[in-house]
Amino acid sequence: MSREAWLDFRLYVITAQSNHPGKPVVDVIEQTLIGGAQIVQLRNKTGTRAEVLEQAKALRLLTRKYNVPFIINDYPDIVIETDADGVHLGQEDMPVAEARRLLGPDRIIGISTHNLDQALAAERDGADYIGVGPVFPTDTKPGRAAVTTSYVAEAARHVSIPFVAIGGITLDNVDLVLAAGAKRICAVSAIVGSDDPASVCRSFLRRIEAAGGKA
Ligand code: 3NM
Repeated sequence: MSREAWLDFRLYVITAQSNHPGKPVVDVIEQTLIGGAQIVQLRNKTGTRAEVLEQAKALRLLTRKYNVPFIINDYPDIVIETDADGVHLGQEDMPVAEARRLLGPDRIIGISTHNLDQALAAERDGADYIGVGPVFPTDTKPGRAAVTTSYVAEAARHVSIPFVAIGGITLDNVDLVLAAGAKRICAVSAIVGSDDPASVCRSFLRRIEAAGGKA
């Protein structure tokens, strides 16, 4: 699939082992894929490189089986080693240009942004998509102020590359995020922390579709 097709996702899922103690990441992510998740990011901020590599290999196989793109948070070297589809960077990680130099023109580079200046800089620097968040307060990324749906609305008006709203999004508040102009939604704890990730994914997709998005 082309990079443009990869970026035509509506529901983005990120791993968060601490949300499902005792359940393997690969099993939980497979449930999200059964429910229709359209892009998967491996995010492991506490494991060793070897542990991240092992998870990346397993998730690479799984995402191929479901034909969805696979992104790794940080670790461009592991992206290359496992033939992942791209990397996701934070504002404090390596610059987009350096990731591009390492990964070449065909891989996806995403970056988290927390205000419009960062979004426009990411766009200028050649990012393929941005994260817009945290929209609401969240324990999954503590210590960062919520940007509220007003940043989602600004991104919808001014950002021309794909953006995915993230942070504290649940089935209870997703309609507000969609009404603010988001077409792509990422929810982590609401999905991987639930007892039935497949069913929660289906519900998110229905809400995205109801708001006019192609799910
Ligand atoms: N990045 P949940 S918010 C990983 O704003 C991450 O850049 C964010 O998890 C950002 O859906 C976030 O559980 C956590 O709130 C998202």
